[in-house]
Amino acid sequence: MVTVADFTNEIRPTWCPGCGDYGIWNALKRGFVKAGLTPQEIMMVTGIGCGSKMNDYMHINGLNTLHGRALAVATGFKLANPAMKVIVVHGDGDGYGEGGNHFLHAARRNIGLVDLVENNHVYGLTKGQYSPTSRLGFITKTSPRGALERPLSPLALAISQGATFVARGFSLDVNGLADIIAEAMHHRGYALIDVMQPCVSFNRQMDYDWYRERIYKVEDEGHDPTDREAALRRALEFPGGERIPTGIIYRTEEVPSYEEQVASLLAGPLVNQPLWVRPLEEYRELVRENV
Ligand SMILES: Cc1ncc(C[n+]2csc(CCOP(=O)(O)OP(=O)(O)O)c2C)c(N)n1
Ligand code: SF4
Repeated sequence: MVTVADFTNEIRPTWCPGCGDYGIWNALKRGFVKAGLTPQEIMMVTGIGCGSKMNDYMHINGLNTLHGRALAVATGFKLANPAMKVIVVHGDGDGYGEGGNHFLHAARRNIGLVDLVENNHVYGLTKGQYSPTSRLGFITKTSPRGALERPLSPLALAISQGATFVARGFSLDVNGLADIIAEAMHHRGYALIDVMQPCVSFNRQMDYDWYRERIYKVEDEGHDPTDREAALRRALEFPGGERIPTGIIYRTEEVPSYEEQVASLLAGPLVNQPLWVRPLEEYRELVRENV
């Protein structure tokens, strides 16, 4: 039987003491165990940032990519081998800022991967610049008079673009987050998990107490995650309002994933298919047709 120990390696994280990434680290391991998956069945793709170091600290297949490009690389992995469970783990800067375009297209494409965003509402690794999810008026070294842009709304954006699994977790609620991860790992298509993650060094306004006062679970209020309009209303509660909904906000298994529809994958993962090289004469014919 797989246990948390199977996902544990000897490398100790370099995160600041108290960083919310520790809770996410534990939730990921527990979530994989709950999902009944082995390290060999999972590919963890990360970007660049504090939270993107996640795959270094776990016994798992992993690749650290470029800032903002984790989803693009993960899409390639999924298409090469749809039999693998692919999860992207990265910060809000990586996922919603530099990688914002990939986010929209992964959602509407319904590519079968989990997109876990450690949303600390700041650029942590580069020492505290405001990010796309920072609150209006957030004072940083790059916004000494306060951020002037309204924060991006990741859950509402994902739902509006056709995402089929949209959830939010809290790094302190390790078991709740692990449950969401376990469900997402078996979802058919794209699954966004936006995680409220305190950055104790560069976003002290949004500390643990700040989150505790605002966070609630949608399941405690009878929310129906299959109701897209109700989901959109919950999604729009934060940012904007003072209540932060967590749990599975929207989900449908009715939409086929991208990889289920790709003709060349119908015979199974490319990695299992025999290598086939087009005969030279067919190429010559193509060239003749086009000159
Ligand atoms: C293309 C590119 N732009 C900028 C950087 C510099 N950079 C590295 S990490 C980072 C921000 C990371 O913030 P986030 O993704 O929110 O993750 P966190 O560190 O907060 O976990 C930036 C801007 C980079 N490495 N590559
Ligand atoms: S800077 Fe913030 S996000 Fe980065 S390790 Fe420290 S507390 Fe965590």
